[in-house]
Amino acid sequence: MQRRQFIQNASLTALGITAFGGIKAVTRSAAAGNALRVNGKRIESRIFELAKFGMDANGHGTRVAFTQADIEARKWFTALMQRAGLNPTIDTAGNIIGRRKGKNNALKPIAFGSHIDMVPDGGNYDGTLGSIGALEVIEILNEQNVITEHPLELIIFSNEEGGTIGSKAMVGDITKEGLQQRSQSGLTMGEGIRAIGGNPDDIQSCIRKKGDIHAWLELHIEQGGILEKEKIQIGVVEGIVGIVHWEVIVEGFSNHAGATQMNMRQDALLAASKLVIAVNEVITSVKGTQVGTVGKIAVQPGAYNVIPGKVQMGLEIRDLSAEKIEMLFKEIEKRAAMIAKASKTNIRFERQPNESKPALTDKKLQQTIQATAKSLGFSTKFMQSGAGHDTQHVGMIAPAAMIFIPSVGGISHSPKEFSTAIDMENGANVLLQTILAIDKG
Ligand code: HGY
Ligand code: MN
Ligand code: MN
Repeated sequence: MQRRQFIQNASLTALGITAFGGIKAVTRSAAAGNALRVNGKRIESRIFELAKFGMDANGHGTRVAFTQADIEARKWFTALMQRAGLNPTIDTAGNIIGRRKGKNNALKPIAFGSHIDMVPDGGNYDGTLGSIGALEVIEILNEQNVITEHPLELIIFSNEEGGTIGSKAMVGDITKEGLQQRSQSGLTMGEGIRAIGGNPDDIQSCIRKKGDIHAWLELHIEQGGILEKEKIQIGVVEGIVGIVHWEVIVEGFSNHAGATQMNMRQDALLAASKLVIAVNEVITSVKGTQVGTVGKIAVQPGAYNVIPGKVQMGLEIRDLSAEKIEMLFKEIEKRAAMIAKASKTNIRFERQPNESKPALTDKKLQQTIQATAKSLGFSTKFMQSGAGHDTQHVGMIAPAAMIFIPSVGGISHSPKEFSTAIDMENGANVLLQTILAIDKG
């Protein structure tokens, strides 16, 4: 059956099969808007198209923010936005912004979108689902000649994976020091922003104030395994964790690995290894859903026959409570002091500028998402996000909320990241219908 015919038949009920064999019941209501549905095939094919940018020969994605692959992917996406009539522009933080007029352009815009940059060796759905899903909403409104009351904005935030830089800048949270921080691409944040068409010297002019956006929505994969395990189709995000990063520098003394007795050593890697274990012990020593990770490590000089003199590691702590993050970090500092003393090394922590505060999402929007998902026949669950998102910054200036779909196997930030076409379609339909509900609200 032609999709267009499928959409126009207002009383049709269609059954599809979701990721875990659940039934996707889609009942049409009379009002034209409520009958609108996204084109799942177009979403899926665009996800695969976007995945090609930065894909290496072994199928590993390297579309890290500010790299050539990111620049090319942004060009591709911007062209699609242009074709959809959004007249995309790039703000001084490098965010891509498309606008669609409403019936009443005195109203503030309903904004939605996500990011298209990825972590090194990441997956194809994190950020891209929310970006392509947002574009799909515009495509359907265009195809069905629906004009919303509010103007609409599609926003693709820059460098989400390197510290939600674009959304932080939009709410005035990027400092000069933050622009100097080195990004995963090797460029500083400021250099990277310039490389993608922004202007770090004028970063202030991208700032939006409270009230500039009527509501913000982000569709995203869960990146965990709860929805799949509990066979739930749509997650309604209640809160997003805060994230703090530290560079940890462990200094010992390089020396001959053969001629230096074991009790004469100041082995930086041995001390660092004990600290990694201590981090895990501290984080797991208190009840709750906090997480702590040492995700990167560099050893100097790095030779079989030299006792490591210096180690640099990356420490990350996340939790819904900023106070808890501080408490856990203090405990880790105490353990580090004991390890340094015992190993005759020196351990210091350098807190990184681009941290994210924890954020609760807007209660009314949560209810609208849940009601919309239920009206589409989907099961729902209120939950927190262990991943950070642009939404937690936009939420400082506007009512903001997130829609989750299941991640197969709960895997993310990995080439094994996967969400099914039907779950992506379900999520995009909830995004579409929630936007229409907010617009009427
Ligand atoms: O790291 C995160 O939580 C997010 O995927 N940027
Ligand atoms: Mn993301
Ligand atoms: Mn991510």
